[in-house]
Amino acid sequence: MTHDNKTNQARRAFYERIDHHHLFPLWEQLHNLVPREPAPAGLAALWRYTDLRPHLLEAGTLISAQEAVRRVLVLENPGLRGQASITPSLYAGLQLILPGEIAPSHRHSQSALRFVVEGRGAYTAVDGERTTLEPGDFVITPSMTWHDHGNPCAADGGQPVIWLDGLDIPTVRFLGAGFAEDHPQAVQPVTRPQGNSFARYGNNLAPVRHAASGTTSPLFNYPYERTWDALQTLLRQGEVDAWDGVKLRYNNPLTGGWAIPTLGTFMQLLPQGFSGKTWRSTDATVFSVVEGSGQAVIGGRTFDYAAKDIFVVPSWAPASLHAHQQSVLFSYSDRPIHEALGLFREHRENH
Ligand code: GTQ
Repeated sequence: MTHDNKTNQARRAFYERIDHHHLFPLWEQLHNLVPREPAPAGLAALWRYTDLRPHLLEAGTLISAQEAVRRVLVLENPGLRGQASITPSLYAGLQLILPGEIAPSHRHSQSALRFVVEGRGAYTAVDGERTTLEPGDFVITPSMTWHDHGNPCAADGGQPVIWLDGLDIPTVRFLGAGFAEDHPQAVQPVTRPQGNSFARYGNNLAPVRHAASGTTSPLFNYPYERTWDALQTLLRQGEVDAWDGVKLRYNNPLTGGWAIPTLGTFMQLLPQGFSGKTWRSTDATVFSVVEGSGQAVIGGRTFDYAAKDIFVVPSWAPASLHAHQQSVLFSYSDRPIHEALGLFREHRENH
């Protein structure tokens, strides 16, 4: 037996012995544990809304929003099955509320965003204030705030309302920091009129006696109308970035920081014919197409996107965006966590 073989045999026997004590040798794993650059976690993927929608409406015939508590189909990354995750740190789901339904009030440590995909007339309530949801609105449910949703029956019968739920469920699970409770009433009492938080915080003004509090924006609806106006104006004025098109991030008007401490949220406009350069960044990102069509090239794969589709760009995957028609894309990622910890990295390639 050669010396090498003998050594290898002795090592393997050693590894087996220490395995019983729940130990393993770092030197066999070091490169995996401390990679030279992020190893792919999850896959690039796209969900066509035209495929998803019929399943969600079918769910609406099988269970009520009240019984389900949240009637949601979870978008699970094909490389992370069984983890209720679209990226290692982020959750995504499509929620349906039919006319006449309510989703009962509860609160939890997890922060949520709603991005309205389809339908009008539903509301969400956060700590006593309701906001009516319109397609393209970005709505926040801060950590530990009471929230319930409803779709009051309109005179014309109303519409199914569908929105994208983005939550930090995997992050909170990883940290072992999740708590939840149900409100004693299915529909929490309304204590403030609609528009109250927007009047207080939505106009680059804040109440003089405002007691700065919390880590989440005090605004909980960022209406699409406003966002669209800002993007259009910047497009007309020529502020088109070669990678991003016109891209804005939603911020907390009191601090200028992220709207949600764990979830970075963005809206961007790609002019018709835009062919973006390639970037990679450490934050994996979920995109929801508001309008338009084009292609996302992610890790060398090409995904055709159309309005209301959802796609995910994994951490450090090279990606670029190409708009056949003028496109508006909402997106969210865990960038605030990367930034807070000094881990955020981005590389913008020159092609
Ligand atoms: O609306 O509160 O998609 O608690 C997952 C968990 C939505 C919600 C989800 C939730 C909610």
